[in-house]
Amino acid sequence: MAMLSFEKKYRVPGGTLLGGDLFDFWVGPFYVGFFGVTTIFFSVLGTALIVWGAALGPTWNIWQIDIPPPAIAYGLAFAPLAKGGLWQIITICAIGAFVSWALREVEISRKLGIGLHVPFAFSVAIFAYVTLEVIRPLLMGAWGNGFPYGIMAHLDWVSNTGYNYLNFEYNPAHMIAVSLFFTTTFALALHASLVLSAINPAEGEAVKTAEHEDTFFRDFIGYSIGTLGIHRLGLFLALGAGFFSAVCILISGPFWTAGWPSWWSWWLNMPIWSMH
Ligand code: UQ2
Repeated sequence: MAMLSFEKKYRVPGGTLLGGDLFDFWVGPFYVGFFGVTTIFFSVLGTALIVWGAALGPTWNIWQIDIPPPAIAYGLAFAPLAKGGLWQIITICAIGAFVSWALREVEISRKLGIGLHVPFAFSVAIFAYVTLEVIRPLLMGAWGNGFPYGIMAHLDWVSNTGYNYLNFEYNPAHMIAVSLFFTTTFALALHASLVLSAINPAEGEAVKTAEHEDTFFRDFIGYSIGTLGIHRLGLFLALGAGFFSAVCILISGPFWTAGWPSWWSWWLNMPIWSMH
Protein backbone atom coordinates (compact mmCIF):
# COMPACT_ATOMS: atom_id res chain seq x y z
CA MET A 1 0.00 0.00 0.00
CA ALA A 2 1.37 3.39 -0.91
CA MET A 3 2.34 5.45 2.15
CA LEU A 4 -0.21 8.22 1.57
CA SER A 5 -3.16 5.81 1.32
CA PHE A 6 -1.81 3.75 4.27
CA GLU A 7 -1.83 6.79 6.51
CA LYS A 8 -5.38 7.62 5.44
CA LYS A 9 -6.50 4.07 6.25
CA TYR A 10 -4.75 3.73 9.62
CA ARG A 11 -5.17 7.24 11.03
CA VAL A 12 -8.13 5.95 12.99
CA PRO A 13 -9.98 7.41 15.97
CA GLY A 14 -9.66 5.68 19.36
CA GLY A 15 -6.86 4.04 21.35
CA THR A 16 -6.48 7.10 23.57
CA LEU A 17 -5.59 6.67 27.25
CA LEU A 18 -6.95 10.02 28.41
CA GLY A 19 -9.16 12.75 26.98
CA GLY A 20 -11.41 10.46 24.92
CA ASP A 21 -11.85 11.96 21.47
CA LEU A 22 -11.32 15.56 22.67
CA PHE A 23 -7.71 15.76 21.42
CA ASP A 24 -7.98 12.81 19.03
CA PHE A 25 -6.89 14.67 15.88
CA TRP A 26 -3.89 15.48 13.72
CA VAL A 27 -2.16 18.79 12.97
CA GLY A 28 -0.53 18.30 9.60
CA PRO A 29 1.50 15.09 9.91
CA PHE A 30 1.47 15.11 13.74
CA TYR A 31 -0.93 13.23 16.01
CA VAL A 32 -1.91 15.54 18.90
CA GLY A 33 -3.83 13.70 21.67
CA PHE A 34 -4.04 14.74 25.32
CA PHE A 35 -0.35 13.95 25.76
CA GLY A 36 0.65 16.00 22.72
CA VAL A 37 -0.91 18.98 24.49
CA THR A 38 0.88 18.20 27.79
CA THR A 39 4.18 17.63 25.95
CA ILE A 40 3.93 21.10 24.39
CA PHE A 41 2.92 22.63 27.75
CA PHE A 42 5.84 21.16 29.74
CA SER A 43 8.39 21.75 26.94
CA VAL A 44 7.47 25.41 26.45
CA LEU A 45 7.30 26.13 30.21
CA GLY A 46 10.55 24.25 30.93
CA THR A 47 12.40 25.96 28.09
CA ALA A 48 11.14 29.38 29.21
CA LEU A 49 12.39 28.67 32.75
CA ILE A 50 15.80 27.64 31.36
CA VAL A 51 16.00 30.99 29.52
CA TRP A 52 14.96 32.77 32.75
CA GLY A 53 17.66 30.87 34.66
CA ALA A 54 20.22 31.85 32.03
CA ALA A 55 19.14 35.50 32.29
CA LEU A 56 19.84 35.41 36.05
CA GLY A 57 23.35 34.10 35.44
CA PRO A 58 26.57 35.91 34.53
CA THR A 59 26.74 34.81 30.90
CA TRP A 60 24.85 34.17 27.67
CA ASN A 61 27.76 32.05 26.41
CA ILE A 62 25.91 28.88 25.42
CA TRP A 63 28.73 26.65 26.72
CA GLN A 64 28.89 28.37 30.12
CA ILE A 65 25.22 28.84 31.02
CA ASP A 66 24.61 26.92 34.27
CA ILE A 67 21.35 26.36 36.15
CA PRO A 68 22.43 24.42 39.26
CA PRO A 69 20.29 22.45 41.71
CA PRO A 70 19.83 23.86 45.26
CA ALA A 71 22.81 23.77 47.64
CA ILE A 72 23.06 20.53 49.66
CA ALA A 73 22.01 22.53 52.78
CA TYR A 74 18.44 22.82 51.38
CA GLY A 75 18.10 19.04 51.66
CA LEU A 76 14.87 17.87 50.05
CA ALA A 77 13.06 21.20 50.58
CA PHE A 78 11.93 23.66 47.93
CA ALA A 79 14.54 26.35 47.30
CA PRO A 80 14.09 30.01 46.23
CA LEU A 81 13.82 30.28 42.43
CA ALA A 82 17.24 31.89 41.98
CA LYS A 83 18.86 29.38 44.34
CA GLY A 84 17.91 26.07 42.77
CA GLY A 85 14.14 26.52 42.70
CA LEU A 86 14.24 27.06 38.94
CA TRP A 87 16.22 23.81 38.61
CA GLN A 88 13.52 22.04 40.62
CA ILE A 89 10.64 23.31 38.45
CA ILE A 90 12.64 22.68 35.25
CA THR A 91 13.16 19.07 36.42
CA ILE A 92 9.39 18.67 36.98
CA CYS A 93 8.75 20.09 33.48
CA ALA A 94 11.36 17.76 31.94
CA ILE A 95 9.80 14.67 33.55
CA GLY A 96 6.32 15.92 32.56
CA ALA A 97 7.44 16.35 28.94
CA PHE A 98 9.30 12.99 28.78
CA VAL A 99 6.42 11.01 30.30
CA SER A 100 3.88 12.82 28.08
CA TRP A 101 6.00 11.93 25.03
CA ALA A 102 6.11 8.25 26.10
CA LEU A 103 2.32 8.15 26.65
CA ARG A 104 1.76 9.77 23.23
CA GLU A 105 3.85 6.93 21.79
CA VAL A 106 1.57 4.48 23.63
CA GLU A 107 -1.58 6.08 22.16
CA ILE A 108 -0.18 5.97 18.61
CA SER A 109 0.91 2.33 19.07
CA ARG A 110 -2.58 1.41 20.32
CA LYS A 111 -4.22 3.11 17.34
CA LEU A 112 -2.02 1.10 14.97
CA GLY A 113 -2.36 -2.16 16.90
CA ILE A 114 1.43 -2.54 17.14
CA GLY A 115 3.41 -3.51 20.24
CA LEU A 116 4.49 -1.08 22.95
CA HIS A 117 8.21 -1.69 22.33
CA VAL A 118 8.95 1.95 21.37
CA PRO A 119 7.44 3.56 24.51
CA PHE A 120 9.01 0.77 26.60
CA ALA A 121 12.43 1.53 25.11
CA PHE A 122 12.00 5.29 25.68
CA SER A 123 10.92 4.54 29.26
CA VAL A 124 14.35 3.06 29.97
CA ALA A 125 15.95 6.37 28.92
CA ILE A 126 13.47 8.25 31.14
CA PHE A 127 14.34 5.87 33.99
CA ALA A 128 18.05 6.73 33.62
CA TYR A 129 17.27 10.48 33.76
CA VAL A 130 14.91 10.11 36.74
CA THR A 131 17.53 8.01 38.53
CA LEU A 132 20.06 10.85 38.23
CA GLU A 133 17.75 13.76 39.08
CA VAL A 134 15.17 12.28 41.48
CA ILE A 135 15.78 8.76 42.85
CA ARG A 136 19.48 9.18 43.76
CA PRO A 137 19.08 12.71 45.20
CA LEU A 138 16.10 11.42 47.26
CA LEU A 139 18.14 8.48 48.60
CA MET A 140 21.05 10.83 49.41
CA GLY A 141 18.77 13.34 51.12
CA ALA A 142 19.37 16.46 49.00
CA TRP A 143 18.35 17.76 45.56
CA GLY A 144 21.86 19.22 45.42
CA ASN A 145 23.05 15.75 44.39
CA GLY A 146 21.35 16.13 40.99
CA PHE A 147 23.32 17.31 37.95
CA PRO A 148 23.14 20.96 36.84
CA TYR A 149 21.58 22.17 33.56
CA GLY A 150 24.51 23.51 31.58
CA ILE A 151 26.67 22.12 28.80
CA MET A 152 30.07 22.37 30.53
CA ALA A 153 28.48 22.33 34.02
CA HIS A 154 26.95 18.88 33.59
CA LEU A 155 30.22 17.53 32.18
CA ASP A 156 32.05 18.90 35.25
CA TRP A 157 29.41 17.22 37.43
CA VAL A 158 30.02 13.86 35.77
CA SER A 159 33.78 14.23 36.17
CA ASN A 160 33.58 15.33 39.84
CA THR A 161 31.04 12.63 40.71
CA GLY A 162 33.27 10.02 39.11
CA TYR A 163 36.38 11.17 41.01
CA ASN A 164 34.37 11.08 44.28
CA TYR A 165 34.62 7.30 43.92
CA LEU A 166 38.34 7.46 42.93
CA ASN A 167 38.06 5.45 39.71
CA PHE A 168 34.55 4.95 38.40
CA GLU A 169 35.73 2.34 35.88
CA TYR A 170 36.04 -0.10 38.81
CA ASN A 171 32.24 0.17 39.43
CA PRO A 172 31.02 -3.30 38.34
CA ALA A 173 27.68 -1.97 37.02
CA HIS A 174 29.60 0.70 35.07
CA MET A 175 31.72 -2.11 33.56
CA ILE A 176 28.56 -3.94 32.47
CA ALA A 177 27.03 -0.71 31.04
CA VAL A 178 30.19 0.16 29.06
CA SER A 179 30.43 -3.41 27.72
CA LEU A 180 26.79 -3.20 26.59
CA PHE A 181 27.34 0.21 24.92
CA PHE A 182 30.32 -1.17 22.96
CA THR A 183 28.46 -4.38 22.06
CA THR A 184 25.49 -2.24 20.89
CA THR A 185 27.69 -0.32 18.42
CA PHE A 186 29.29 -3.62 17.33
CA ALA A 187 25.87 -5.17 16.66
CA LEU A 188 24.59 -2.07 14.82
CA ALA A 189 27.74 -1.96 12.66
CA LEU A 190 27.34 -5.68 11.82
CA HIS A 191 23.63 -5.28 11.08
CA ALA A 192 23.81 -2.05 9.06
CA SER A 193 26.77 -3.20 6.96
CA LEU A 194 25.17 -6.62 6.34
CA VAL A 195 21.83 -5.11 5.25
CA LEU A 196 23.47 -2.55 2.97
CA SER A 197 25.73 -5.22 1.46
CA ALA A 198 22.59 -7.11 0.39
CA ILE A 199 20.00 -4.50 -0.52
CA ASN A 200 22.18 -1.63 -1.81
CA PRO A 201 24.27 -3.23 -4.56
CA ALA A 202 26.18 -1.43 -7.29
CA GLU A 203 24.12 -0.08 -10.17
CA GLY A 204 22.93 -2.78 -12.52
CA GLU A 205 23.34 -5.59 -9.94
CA ALA A 206 20.44 -7.52 -8.37
CA VAL A 207 19.25 -6.72 -4.86
CA LYS A 208 19.85 -9.73 -2.54
CA THR A 209 17.60 -10.90 0.31
CA ALA A 210 17.78 -12.37 3.82
CA GLU A 211 19.01 -15.73 2.49
CA HIS A 212 22.23 -14.03 1.41
CA GLU A 213 22.54 -12.35 4.80
CA ASP A 214 22.01 -15.63 6.68
CA THR A 215 24.44 -17.47 4.40
CA PHE A 216 27.16 -14.87 4.88
CA PHE A 217 27.15 -15.40 8.66
CA ARG A 218 26.73 -19.20 8.41
CA ASP A 219 29.75 -19.37 6.10
CA PHE A 220 31.62 -16.91 8.31
CA ILE A 221 31.00 -18.11 11.91
CA GLY A 222 28.62 -21.07 11.47
CA TYR A 223 25.69 -19.12 12.94
CA SER A 224 23.12 -16.55 11.87
CA ILE A 225 20.93 -14.99 14.52
CA GLY A 226 18.28 -14.16 11.88
CA THR A 227 16.55 -11.04 10.68
CA LEU A 228 14.13 -10.86 13.62
CA GLY A 229 16.77 -12.01 16.11
CA ILE A 230 19.26 -9.26 15.31
CA HIS A 231 16.62 -6.66 16.23
CA ARG A 232 15.77 -8.46 19.46
CA LEU A 233 19.48 -8.57 20.27
CA GLY A 234 19.90 -4.88 19.41
CA LEU A 235 17.03 -3.79 21.64
CA PHE A 236 18.25 -6.05 24.48
CA LEU A 237 21.81 -4.65 24.27
CA ALA A 238 20.70 -1.01 24.00
CA LEU A 239 18.17 -1.18 26.84
CA GLY A 240 20.67 -3.12 28.94
CA ALA A 241 23.21 -0.33 28.44
CA GLY A 242 20.73 2.31 29.61
CA PHE A 243 19.52 0.17 32.52
CA PHE A 244 23.00 -0.62 33.86
CA SER A 245 23.99 3.04 33.45
CA ALA A 246 21.16 3.91 35.82
CA VAL A 247 22.18 1.11 38.20
CA CYS A 248 25.85 2.14 38.24
CA ILE A 249 25.09 5.71 39.37
CA LEU A 250 22.25 4.66 41.69
CA ILE A 251 24.57 2.41 43.74
CA SER A 252 27.24 5.15 43.90
CA GLY A 253 26.44 7.05 47.07
CA PRO A 254 23.23 5.43 48.32
CA PHE A 255 24.81 1.95 48.53
CA TRP A 256 28.60 2.41 48.18
CA THR A 257 30.40 5.47 49.54
CA ALA A 258 34.05 4.40 49.33
CA GLY A 259 36.18 4.36 46.20
CA TRP A 260 35.09 1.78 43.64
CA PRO A 261 38.57 0.18 43.46
CA SER A 262 38.19 -1.00 47.07
CA TRP A 263 34.87 -2.72 46.24
CA TRP A 264 37.06 -5.43 44.73
CA SER A 265 38.54 -6.30 48.15
CA TRP A 266 36.06 -9.22 48.27
CA TRP A 267 38.14 -10.68 45.44
CA LEU A 268 41.52 -9.83 46.97
CA ASN A 269 40.36 -11.24 50.33
CA MET A 270 39.29 -14.60 48.98
CA PRO A 271 40.85 -17.34 51.15
CA ILE A 272 42.25 -19.04 48.06
CA TRP A 273 45.04 -16.40 47.83
CA SER A 274 46.37 -17.15 51.36
CA MET A 275 46.43 -20.91 50.93
CA HIS A 276 49.89 -22.43 50.68
C1 UQ2 B 1 22.55 -12.00 11.36
C2 UQ2 B 1 21.38 -11.53 10.67
C3 UQ2 B 1 21.16 -10.20 10.47
C4 UQ2 B 1 22.15 -9.26 10.91
C5 UQ2 B 1 23.35 -9.72 11.61
C6 UQ2 B 1 23.54 -11.08 11.83
C7 UQ2 B 1 20.37 -12.61 8.84
C8 UQ2 B 1 19.98 -9.00 8.78
C9 UQ2 B 1 24.34 -8.69 12.05
C10 UQ2 B 1 24.78 -11.61 12.53
C11 UQ2 B 1 24.73 -11.42 14.04
C12 UQ2 B 1 25.18 -12.33 14.94
C13 UQ2 B 1 25.75 -13.61 14.53
C14 UQ2 B 1 25.09 -12.03 16.42
C15 UQ2 B 1 26.34 -11.33 16.91
C16 UQ2 B 1 26.32 -11.23 18.41
C17 UQ2 B 1 26.66 -10.12 19.16
C18 UQ2 B 1 26.55 -10.18 20.62
C19 UQ2 B 1 27.11 -8.84 18.48
O1 UQ2 B 1 22.70 -13.20 11.54
O2 UQ2 B 1 20.46 -12.43 10.22
O3 UQ2 B 1 19.98 -9.80 9.88
O4 UQ2 B 1 21.97 -8.05 10.72
